[in-house]
Amino acid sequence: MVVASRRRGKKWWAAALWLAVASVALPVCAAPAGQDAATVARLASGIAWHRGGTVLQATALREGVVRIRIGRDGKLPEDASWAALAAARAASAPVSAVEQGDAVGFATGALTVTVARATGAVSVRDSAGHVLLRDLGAPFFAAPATGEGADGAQGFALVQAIPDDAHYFGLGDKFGPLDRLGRSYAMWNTDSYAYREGQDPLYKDIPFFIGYTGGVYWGLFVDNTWRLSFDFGHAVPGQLRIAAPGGPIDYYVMAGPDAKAVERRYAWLTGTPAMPPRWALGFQQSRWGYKTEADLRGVVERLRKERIPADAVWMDIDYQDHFRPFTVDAKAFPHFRQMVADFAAQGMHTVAITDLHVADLPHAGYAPYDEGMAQDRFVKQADGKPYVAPVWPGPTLFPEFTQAATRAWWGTLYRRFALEDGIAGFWNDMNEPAIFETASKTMPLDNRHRIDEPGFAPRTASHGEIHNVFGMLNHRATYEGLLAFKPGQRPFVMTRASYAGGQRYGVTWSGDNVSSWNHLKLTVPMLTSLGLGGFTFAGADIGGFAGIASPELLTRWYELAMFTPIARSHADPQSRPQEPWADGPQHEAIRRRYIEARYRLLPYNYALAEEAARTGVPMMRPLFMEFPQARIDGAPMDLNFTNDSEFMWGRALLVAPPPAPESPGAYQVILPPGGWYDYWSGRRLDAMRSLMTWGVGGQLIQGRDMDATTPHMVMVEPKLDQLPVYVRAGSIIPHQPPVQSTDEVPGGPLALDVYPGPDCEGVVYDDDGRSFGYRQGAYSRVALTCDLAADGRVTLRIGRQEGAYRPWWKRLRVVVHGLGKPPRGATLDGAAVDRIAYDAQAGTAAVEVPVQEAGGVLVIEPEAK
Ligand code: MIG
Repeated sequence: MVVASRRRGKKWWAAALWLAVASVALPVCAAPAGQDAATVARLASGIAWHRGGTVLQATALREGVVRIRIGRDGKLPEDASWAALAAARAASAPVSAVEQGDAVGFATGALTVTVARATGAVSVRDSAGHVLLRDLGAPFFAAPATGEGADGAQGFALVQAIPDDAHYFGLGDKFGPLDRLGRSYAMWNTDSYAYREGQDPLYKDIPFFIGYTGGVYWGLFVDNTWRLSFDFGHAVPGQLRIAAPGGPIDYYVMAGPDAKAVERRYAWLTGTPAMPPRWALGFQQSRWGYKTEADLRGVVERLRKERIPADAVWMDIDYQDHFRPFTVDAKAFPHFRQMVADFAAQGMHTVAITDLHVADLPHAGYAPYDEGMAQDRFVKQADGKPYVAPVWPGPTLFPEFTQAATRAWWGTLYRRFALEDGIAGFWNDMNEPAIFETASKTMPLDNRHRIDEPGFAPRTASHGEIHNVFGMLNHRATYEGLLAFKPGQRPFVMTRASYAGGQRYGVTWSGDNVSSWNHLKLTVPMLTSLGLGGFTFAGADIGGFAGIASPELLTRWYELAMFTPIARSHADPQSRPQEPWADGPQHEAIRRRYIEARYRLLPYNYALAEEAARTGVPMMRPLFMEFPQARIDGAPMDLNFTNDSEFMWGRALLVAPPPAPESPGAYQVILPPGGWYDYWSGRRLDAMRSLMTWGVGGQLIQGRDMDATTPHMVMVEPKLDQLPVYVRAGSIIPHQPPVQSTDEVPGGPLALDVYPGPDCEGVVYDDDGRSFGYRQGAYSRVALTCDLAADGRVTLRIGRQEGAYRPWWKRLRVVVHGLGKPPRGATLDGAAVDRIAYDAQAGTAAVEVPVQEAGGVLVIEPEAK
């Protein structure tokens, strides 16, 4: 350690090396600094503990969220954050004092925090007594680093106990199984072209996970932007180690008891995801390599001609003049503005890439450079000179996004594109930041950032501290800039790099994935993990970015992607074409069918998006989020090879892609308790066809019937054109008639598909799809419930419309599933409804009724006995 620091003359590196050593031989019972007696003081909503130079403060922000900060030299870390909202950090909740032998602490209604008097070791329990977090010793501090760029950085490690039954989920874009137990991860935003399973770190730093123990879920968010690491019992079984080479010890524990409650609390703390415009839920076509206006016009023309519903086309770096952000290659795109307008007239939104690196181009009339230099907007090296490094345009400079004023300036660069050219959305790529021709792939860690930000003390900070928030601040600058131009409109901005809280500024995607079966399979845990970390509005490049997708791979990818939040086809220039029509009419027909299915589901999907933006509960959910009690032993359902590719698309739909997608073989779909319908046929699954159920400890028991309390399995062997999707019994799903874009007003009624079962519910939500008017009441929400009586009578209750928005539909087509016989009749608010269409094959009865503002009660009467 000392040797390394002398040789490099930079203790910063020493801290990193120390960390590597510490992770092997960390003394678990390291004594806190100093030998003085510990003192404890009670605060209005928590306690303060100190001993020697070490100070610890634990406070309740609200009943289910506590914050713990630990500092050295008698000082708590600065109360500032890029992620945790100021209002949340300023909140406080009433607590009651707790004394427990050698420990002292406090309790809220949901959490009890205690601190060991002697060591400062923290424990957190829930109200039922489950130990969620338990330090195995005091925090372990490294010696302060000195030298250039070190900023006095001091590393630390926290070591906590892993309960025997624990599992961990989250951390954002980690590429492997959903469960993090037994693995270790680094948090360091990294350009990761063609990454592989297990490769780590990738593009984003979301230091938040959901833990499971004893039948409950809880959350831990460590708000530290440095190169943090999480080791979930990999180095030492039974020990969860959280370490960083610098920065604050500042973390938040969130209560459950279920994962949705944890998500809501995390969203309260770090913000809900930005509500995207509705068109973002449409199908989007992109490719690196649409080189000319003719290429792009050809794509749009073909989408419309082939009647493939689509909402957006994307322009990658090819549209720019010499890859210079905020320029257009006028030779390749001679009628740029007209092209964008022509697309818009067809309901096609144009999204343009605008990378953060500004070409180092003096005396050329290049405004981003000229203004940026004149206003001193660029990141500097340790020696004070502007930092210049090669990326797409050649030598480039990097805006100092850590300054509010520089972010505001960056926003103004969008004026022409956003206001004059009518570009609907933007893409912030390369913002890890990625640097070419550099082994580290990024800036030197001793680059000097100049923090000048409300809520922060102005100071300089090393790139080692700022690296992981740089991309998020680029995203934020773009989002807020667009908002300043059009305050009433929801911006659409997609970023590659981000940090916790970045969900407030728009969408993301999983970067440069690969055209392989393994990537297709792991898209599910990748996107569900991003969703757990707040980034529910995420997608993976359909077909894979790098490499050549076979027609079969591409078709299966289209199928799955239609049940993910952002469905964008994208590929690199070496790839085969990956547009839906690329492999002839048979493949195209399948792909079109799935894209159409997504558009039919738009009312359901849009309600999910709105729920996510309002509450933080993601659109794509692990099974444990909907069915926390599904297994007899209470453990999460999503742990086994057989079912870790399954997921819930909202509350109602279970999507079960092949666990080994390359194999044409049969596999078992594990269905949580409660009854299911096949989404495609609409038929109720035959209870007796359930083959097995899970017993205690996850073992399989042969021959049990499908019932309401145990999970069950169905064997499937989906052909190329089949993706198994199931509807949870007890769901009401809205569907709309076919359209070619989300801007098109559908013709005909809104369908309400009713799948009777336990706790039957659904919701219909609508608003104008683009403004923030919904925040002032310009929305329409109708709650739906249904029940199935013992005699077979089905009652659908349609609630009174909430909100002042008038949706497009005037009539409802109610389709009740699971009816073995034709019904005798139907009534709406007691009056007979004529014309019931019964479909014996599908087992459905359909009636059409007018929309009534006050709602109504629709009853489908069973056949008389
Ligand atoms: O160095 O803009 O992940 O989606 O097509 C590659 C070109 C830069 C990386 C992105 C990818 C995009 C590509 N970009």
